[in-house]
Amino acid sequence: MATRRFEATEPELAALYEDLSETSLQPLWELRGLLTPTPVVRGVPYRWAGEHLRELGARAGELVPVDRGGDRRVLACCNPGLDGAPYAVSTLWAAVQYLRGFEMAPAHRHTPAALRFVVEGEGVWTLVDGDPVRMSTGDLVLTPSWTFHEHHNPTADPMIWMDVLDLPVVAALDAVFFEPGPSEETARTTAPRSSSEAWFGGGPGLVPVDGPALPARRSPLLAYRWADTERALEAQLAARTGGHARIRYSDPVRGGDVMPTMRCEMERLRPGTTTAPVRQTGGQVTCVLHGTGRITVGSGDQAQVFDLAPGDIVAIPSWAPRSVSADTQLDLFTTSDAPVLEALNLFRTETVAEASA
Ligand code: 1HN
Repeated sequence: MATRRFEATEPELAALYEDLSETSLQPLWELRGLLTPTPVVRGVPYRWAGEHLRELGARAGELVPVDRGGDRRVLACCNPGLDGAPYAVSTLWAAVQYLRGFEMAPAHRHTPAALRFVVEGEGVWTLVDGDPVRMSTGDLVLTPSWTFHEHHNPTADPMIWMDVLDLPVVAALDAVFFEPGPSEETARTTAPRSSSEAWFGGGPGLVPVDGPALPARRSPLLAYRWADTERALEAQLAARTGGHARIRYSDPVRGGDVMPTMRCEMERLRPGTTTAPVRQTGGQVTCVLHGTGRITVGSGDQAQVFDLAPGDIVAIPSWAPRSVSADTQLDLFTTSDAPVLEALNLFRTETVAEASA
């Protein structure tokens, strides 16, 4: 199949270009923009307001049965710079999922890994390879690559949460596989504590000696509870100067990120605190758990300032400086593809001089 044909006035060169095109070849000397001094990023800074996500999720809940389209009632955050692709930034899917009371989203598994972050509500259980993991406000719940997962809501009340997946990375690598779960409906199991937390959530620095085999390259702990996260943030604020604490969720046994493709962090800012603008390679998605303030994404003419309120989801494209200011105390969850960039030796981060931010 012919590829793009380049023009030339000189007849022999024009003939060469025609033959190249017919042979699916392109001359590098005519190509522009392949190697740029800094990343050319199509995704733009963007914020989806929590208020809208809640309202539109509830309307979808009224109108659309959960079994339509992939067995999940999900609204995907589509970055306006990405030509309609359902991605928040070029490397991360972010969405809200809405499950009505007594509903069930059946089991399936796929190679893209997912995480759930709960901004409000409780009562839904996610079964990860059959292990029942309760989801409550402020919790981070993992459904790693190729684990079966299903959600069920035994309560009368709807629940909404944020899903982030590494789908764009897995799709770019042509490595997407999907499989529905067993067709017979599994028991809607609940338990006060998941087996993963019983084994690996024992407490600071306490890991089992002869526990279950560790899964390869991802955390064996599937839920990180808000009470533990908040305790760690408060302890850090008490130990350090300034009003900004930041923690990273990690594999409790081997250290390192919770999954090979996504880094997860939580930060707390005291009222009146502003963070220095920092940029990094790769995309980030920030979700507001508590509080109000502002986030500045980008620099110079392209800087965007968004007000922040609970439930907001913000896209931070690669290399865009990110700075946050807290009006009230502000708790922000952030996930990124940093482990991918680190594994490939492509991760860069720097604090940007305030003047140029
Ligand atoms: C998925 O499996 C879930 O299991 C949510 O809750 C969102 C978006 C794309 C592909 C798979 C879920 C998803 C998804």
